Amino acid sequence: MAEFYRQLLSQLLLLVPASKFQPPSLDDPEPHTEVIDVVNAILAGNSGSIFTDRRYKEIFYNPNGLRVLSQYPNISLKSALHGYVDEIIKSMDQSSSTDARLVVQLAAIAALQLFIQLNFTGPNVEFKAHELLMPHADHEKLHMDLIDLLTVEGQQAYELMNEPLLFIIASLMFEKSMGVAPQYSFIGKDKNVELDQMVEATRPLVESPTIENGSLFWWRSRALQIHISLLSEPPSVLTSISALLLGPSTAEVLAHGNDVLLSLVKYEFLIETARASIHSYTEHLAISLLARASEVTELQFVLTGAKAKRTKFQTFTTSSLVLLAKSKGSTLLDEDTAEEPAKFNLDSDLLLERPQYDALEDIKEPLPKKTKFEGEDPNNEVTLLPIARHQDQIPLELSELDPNDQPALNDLDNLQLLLRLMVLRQSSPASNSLVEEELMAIASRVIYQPSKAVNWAIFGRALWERSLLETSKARTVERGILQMTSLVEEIGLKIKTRLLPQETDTNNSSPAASRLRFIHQLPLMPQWTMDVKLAEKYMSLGVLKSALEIYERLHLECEVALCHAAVDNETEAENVLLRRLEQHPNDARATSILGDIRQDPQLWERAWEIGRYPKAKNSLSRYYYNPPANSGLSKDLEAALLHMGDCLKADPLNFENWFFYGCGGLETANYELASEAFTRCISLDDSNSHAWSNLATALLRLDKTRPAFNALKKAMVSSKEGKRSWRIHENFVIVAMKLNEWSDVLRATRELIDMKEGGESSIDIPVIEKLVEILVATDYPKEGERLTHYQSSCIDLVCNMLPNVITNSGRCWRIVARVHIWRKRPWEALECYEKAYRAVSQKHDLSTDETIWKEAVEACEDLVAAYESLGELPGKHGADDVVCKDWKYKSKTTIRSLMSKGKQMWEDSEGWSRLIALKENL
Ligand SMILES: *[C@@H]1O[C@H](CO)[C@@H](O)[C@H](O)[C@H]1NC(C)=O
Ligand SMILES: *[C@@H]1O[C@H](CO)[C@@H](O)[C@H](O)[C@H]1NC(C)=O
Ligand SMILES: *[C@@H]1O[C@H](CO)[C@@H](O)[C@H](O)[C@H]1NC(C)=O
Ligand SMILES: *[C@@H]1O[C@H](CO)[C@@H](O)[C@H](O)[C@H]1NC(C)=O
Ligand SMILES: CC(=O)N[C@H]1CO[C@H](CO)[C@@H](O)[C@@H]1O
Repeated sequence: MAEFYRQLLSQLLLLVPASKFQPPSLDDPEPHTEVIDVVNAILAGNSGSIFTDRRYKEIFYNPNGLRVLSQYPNISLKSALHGYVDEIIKSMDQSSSTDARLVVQLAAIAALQLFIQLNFTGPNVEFKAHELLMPHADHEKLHMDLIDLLTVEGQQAYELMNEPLLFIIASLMFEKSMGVAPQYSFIGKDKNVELDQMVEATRPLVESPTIENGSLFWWRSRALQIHISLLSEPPSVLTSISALLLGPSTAEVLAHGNDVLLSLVKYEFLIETARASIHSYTEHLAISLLARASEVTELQFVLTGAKAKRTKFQTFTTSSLVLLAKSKGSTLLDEDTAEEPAKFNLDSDLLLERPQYDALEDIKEPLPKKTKFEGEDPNNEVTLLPIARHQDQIPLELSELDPNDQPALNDLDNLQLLLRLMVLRQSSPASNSLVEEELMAIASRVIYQPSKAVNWAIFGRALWERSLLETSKARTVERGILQMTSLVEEIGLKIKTRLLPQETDTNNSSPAASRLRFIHQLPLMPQWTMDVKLAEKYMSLGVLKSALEIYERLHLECEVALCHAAVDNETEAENVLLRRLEQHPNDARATSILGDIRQDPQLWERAWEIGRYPKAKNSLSRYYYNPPANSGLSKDLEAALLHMGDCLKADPLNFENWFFYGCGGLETANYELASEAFTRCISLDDSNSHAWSNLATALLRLDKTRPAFNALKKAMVSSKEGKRSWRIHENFVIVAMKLNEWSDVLRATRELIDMKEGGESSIDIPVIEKLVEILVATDYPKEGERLTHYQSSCIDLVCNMLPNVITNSGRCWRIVARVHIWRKRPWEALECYEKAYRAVSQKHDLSTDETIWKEAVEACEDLVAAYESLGELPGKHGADDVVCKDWKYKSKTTIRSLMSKGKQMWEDSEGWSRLIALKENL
């Protein structure tokens, strides 16, 4: 039985093409035809049929349920809908069928998929849920009340969406099927229930799921991702609960066993969690998930350089980048009869110009590197985009590909490349032309494939990404905008087909099915957000009018106001917001934005009061941290921290705010708070070296030296090439010395010298003396033995690196000499003493500054002592050779020359008599 459910529900989760669906068989007197039929209908893209098919009447048309619904508007819409779904579940629980609970889940999935089709993917179908379920309600009021029920954290959902009723019913069915108590519902969410409470209430429900529950949690997490995309800013509470639902134990219970389905389910789990982190702007967390995903499908890919003509008409070539990629093979999810992307008119010069690659070549420019380190080992890098700088670094199988005719990739791999593109874009500085070239190379790889092949939605998204990139280049900006506009139309509206099909043809894949296939893995973009993107693009190009037109058409008043504010027309921005608030007095986001424009704390307080809108608290915090001059207030750190604390409680997935909070902690000497804040930063992005280094500062103040040391280590590893901070290195050296971690001291000291490239000031002599002390306390290896790592690295530091930096420090040269003696190379040691002496004796102010004169005398004494003790030792050439045969003569000339230099000034000094004594002793 369990196996039956696992196979059935896995295939549904994967949304396998209907033609490849294999209804699991089961020796059971009960035929289970009902559930198999629903699954079939969903897979075929006919989710709507379950509203019209008589057999499902008892679900949606449950008489008791409809009776509750019909009491609206006498009772609130929230209680009407909760009551309706309660009735459905109650009657299914009374049913004799073992599948009754599962049928509710499937009905919810169908409603969700239909909602997505009607707002995200198309094709559009004629469907009016309210006419079926609430025929007597006033449609317009109902719609606005439905939209209100979707408010989370003070943010109203997009007003003009289609059929919110479908989404709400699906969500309630998911919630109630898993036993979520009404006060923890996201439908009409109680603003006073905090994120922590939501998490605590959900945690026990998701422990050790069964197969059916696993599927339920997974689908509910998908619904929450959809909910996020209906709001302007991703609320942490939705993200957190979604992550809890789609945790490893959920995936495990379904990916248990050993077959094709298993690895696909595992793959989708990784990809979907990666997508969730893109949605919540914690994309750094996606990097290692994507790395694991490419292991599952064994996708091979590498970015390399190529000479290319931009179009087939261009006569010269330029250096560009190309992504070579190869799939292991096709998967169950690829289909033979996919909707042809040819509908996009590939030959159109407007949409596509295809680069022609002449030959691969090495990459000359330095590419920004986006890397994450796994665990302690800095060599174990996970890159988002492996790069072959030189052609001999290209893996063999990929080097055999023809860049102009690369093989088709399977859709899971296409999908993964797109996600990598999005993570890369989201985590890179905006408008960096090198990053954009990388992104273009990825998008092109997905777009240019042997005809057909690519799934409609994936292909459309790749085109979309490509046109976004084009708009950021002056040469192609106009074309990019045209492309975006035509894609908005193409993807959204063009293919208006038939009414709701009445009959389920399960064998032929419908366009709806193939468009929906990867909707839960691709970052979600409801129809209207494409328009929003276009509007943002217009704004960034300074085309205010076009941007305003779009936002006004979409009824996005907050965005309209922000546009006006962006061009300093604050009066108009205020007017727009005031009009909005007249109609929607409880719109917390609008209230808060008005507060931002007026810099008015009362408005922010109100936005928090009415909707717990976290950004209002953020604004308050920053206001008190740095009050405007005309407010008459002075900086109030305590208030700033208090407000930020509230903000973070509601919205804990925000790196910048934790960072701000942590800095406030350091500033107020609240090191516990600071260390917690920076720890949170690191859990969101462990590649940020400032966060690591600040964490270390806080930990040091708390006397947690060892953890501070580890944090500094991370700070060093994660600081970007070319932007490494010597301050972090210096702190690291100090802490490492405290802990007697001499290998680390050694390593960091070497890096410091490398980094500063600058003279003796970069050398901390006592540190090096200590390192050398440790070195010479070890035994120099005997014949046939090897140097330890510490020994060879320290020798390299002192004998090779140091002499390049030292110019005139006698003390340094004596350190070098010491190492040479330990290495049994007295001849080199002697050279060092000579250099040390020369360094001092040639100083200009020898004849004017007595301390220099003294130093010179000391150096001379050292040198003479060295001649004496080293001169007779066996020399470098062996046999009878000695280090310095005429050491006595050299000693005398050295003393004599110094005396002649000092004669005029220092004949009465103490140093002079020391030189005399030295000479006589010889
Ligand atoms: C709503 O309440 C009014 C007055 O209490 C009543 O006349 C009406 O029938 C009720 N409507 C519904 C749909 O229950
Ligand atoms: C999980 O499923 C079992 C039966 O399959 C059910 O008894 C249990 O209540 C479910 N748990 C949750 C949290 O839904
Ligand atoms: C679907 O295909 C199966 C086998 O390939 C066939 O038996 C069935 O009749 C087909 N159904 C329809 C509705 O075409
Ligand atoms: C602000 O915008 C309004 C409406 O678009 C316009 O009439 C007005 O001239 C603008 N004011 C300024 C200062 O640009
Ligand atoms: C109001 C709105 O934006 N509706 C769109 C929802 O998504 C579908 C599918 O893309 C479009 O056809 C609708 O126009």
